[in-house]
Amino acid sequence: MAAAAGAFSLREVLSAFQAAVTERREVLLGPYLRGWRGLVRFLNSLGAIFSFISKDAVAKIQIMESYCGGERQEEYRTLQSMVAYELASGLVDIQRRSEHPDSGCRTVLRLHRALRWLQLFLEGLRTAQEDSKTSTICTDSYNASLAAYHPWVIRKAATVAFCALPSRNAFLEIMNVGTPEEAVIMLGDALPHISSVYGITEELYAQHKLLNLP
Ligand code: 1PZ
Repeated sequence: MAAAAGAFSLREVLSAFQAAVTERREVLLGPYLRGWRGLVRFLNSLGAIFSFISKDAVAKIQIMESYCGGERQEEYRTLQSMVAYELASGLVDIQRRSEHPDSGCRTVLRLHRALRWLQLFLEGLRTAQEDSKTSTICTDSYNASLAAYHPWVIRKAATVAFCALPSRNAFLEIMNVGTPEEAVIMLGDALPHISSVYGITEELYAQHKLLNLP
């Protein structure tokens, strides 16, 4: 079990986000959700203290997977087709959650905001001094992104959990990419793809005024 958990590398997980962007700058939901599944697996390997975070992420991934495997799956091939379909069919609650509390649009928005945290966190990890604390990098990234959308209790619980993160070098090693130096190089290669997914999504959501969906 431990060997199986250790066998996967964050390199493959992050490359799913590369595979998610098409030549026409569409975001494919299949690879996008595969990337998220991998991130959750990695998060779970960090310990039970993070399970309240991974549970919420899994619930959201599952909602999206059921759309992607459901009756209207062709509408959920890309983020662009999903937004067009849900908006045209009146499937998105704009003011408050009521008729359609779990629209694809609002669910992806939560993952999208978390992707901003991931981008900041990995960039912080990549560029930090060797002796930096992962918990500090994580807290700073969180405060600069996701925290704005979370109530006090969640911010508190998250900040407490971050203290359980291992040192920067140990963290780079459990990513299973090789030495910390190799992990830093991999992050430099992978981050532009995450930024690209983030940027395309942000633009799409801004265009359709979806950035504040309840
Ligand atoms: C390596 C350390 C991991 C730190 C992860 C940083 C993110 C902390 C997020 C804590 C939130 C957990 C509880 C759930 C909150 C939900 O209320 C919100 C809003 O959803 P709604 O209530 O509107 O349905 N959910 C989110 O903001 C999505 C959070 C997903 C976090 C995924 C983290 C993936 C980590 C990968 C690690 C490499």
